Amino acid sequence: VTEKKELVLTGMTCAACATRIEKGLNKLDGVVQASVNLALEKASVEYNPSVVSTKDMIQKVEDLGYGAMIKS
Ligand code: 9UX
Repeated sequence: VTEKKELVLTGMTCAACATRIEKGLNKLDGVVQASVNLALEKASVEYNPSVVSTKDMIQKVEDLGYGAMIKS
């Protein structure tokens, strides 16, 4: 069973930033599909919550030097 959530992203200044985040999220175990929208500063992520948490995703984005929080 997968779930879909949106992350609000901060700190992206160019298209390559968006690509870096997208690649990073897609590399996490349990992420089925992540896509980043640079203009909207959002990522939508489909993932398996028994494998990966939104906390892990936020940590990943922060490790890459950007900010993220769960859209509520
Ligand atoms: Mo280019 Mo976006 O260094 O950080 S990837 S501005």
